[in-house]
Amino acid sequence: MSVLSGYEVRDATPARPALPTELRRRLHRAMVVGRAFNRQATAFSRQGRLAVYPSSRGQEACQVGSVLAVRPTDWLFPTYRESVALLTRGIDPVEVLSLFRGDRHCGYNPRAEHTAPQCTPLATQCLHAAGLADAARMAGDPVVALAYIGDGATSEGDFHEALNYAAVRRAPVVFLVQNNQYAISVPLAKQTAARTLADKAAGYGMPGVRVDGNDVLEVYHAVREAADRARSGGGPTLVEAVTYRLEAHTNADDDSRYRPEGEAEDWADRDPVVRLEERLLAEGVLDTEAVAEVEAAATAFAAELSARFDESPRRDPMELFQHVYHQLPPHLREQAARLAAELAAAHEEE
Ligand SMILES: Cc1ncc(C[n+]2csc(CCOP(=O)(O)OP(=O)(O)O)c2C)c(N)n1
Ligand SMILES: [Mg+2]
Repeated sequence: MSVLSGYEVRDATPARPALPTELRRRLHRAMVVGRAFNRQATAFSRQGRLAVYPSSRGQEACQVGSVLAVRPTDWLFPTYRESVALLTRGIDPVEVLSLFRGDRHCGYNPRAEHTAPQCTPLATQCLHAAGLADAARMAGDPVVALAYIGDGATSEGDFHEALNYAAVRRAPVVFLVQNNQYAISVPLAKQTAARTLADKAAGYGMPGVRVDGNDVLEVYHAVREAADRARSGGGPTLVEAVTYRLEAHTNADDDSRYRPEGEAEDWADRDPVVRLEERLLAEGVLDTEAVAEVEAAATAFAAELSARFDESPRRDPMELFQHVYHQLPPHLREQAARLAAELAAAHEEE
């Protein structure tokens, strides 16, 4: 534990009461299903059924632990990496993948799910989270915003502005940095000279907490404590979850070009799903039959997703020109006319 400028930056505290058995089983099931989802979505990208997929294999503890630590009425502000978080929230898996098949919309209704669209412009979601949380605070609405961000995106100006704003306004936000060690090919050591990413909290005047992101129970406790503090008027917290992305950045990336040999294997030994399973088996919370049942459910879930995936409706390409301009500017009118002509010609050929 260390103290920086009067704000506690602590590495995880081990002494906490055990979570209820049902909750621990739920965390395990969600992680196994999340792992199956990552596997299936990566397969879709290889089969050409999905344009792109940023896998979070290895980061399931961060995503599952954080979502289950907040209330369903709290808002999530995810990045492209957070598919498993959205799945854990209960969003239909086909809708979760809409963005990655090239649809112009995010797939789900953000208001109904209390979940913003998955954000690709780095760190902008942090500003949205700070704004929503501050509005909720002013309205007396007990809502917390949980903003996800990667290690690399903490170098963005928007990250700084969001944390500064949230701290000054005591907005109820939990900023969860998944430090998966890389921003595409850029390792953390080339990203920041800070000792840890949690240390950055001190500069904004908010608590910073660093946890083992491959331990779902630690993530759960840290996010839960931060959310409780935010809800009771204590302002925002920065949580750094130290983890590792076991796959490439997306299917368009070759991680063998920048990872030191043996690194991924070392992290695979700290696999969050295996760790939780071993622990719950040792504690008698799960037995081998229960583990087999969860595995079978996850396999069935992936098979059903695969069967449903290609059934979803094909969209009209002309939708590209809707919903942005009330009146299309001339160059887009021209493009729309060209596309309409191309589609009509293709239709005649069929
Ligand atoms: C403003 C902005 N700049 C650059 C990019 C291109 N880009 C996409 S992902 C990425 C790396 C982000 O790394 P990190 O924040 O660590 O998140 P991770 O992908 O590891 O989850 C970059 C540079 C972008 N999407 N938005
Ligand atoms: Mg990263």
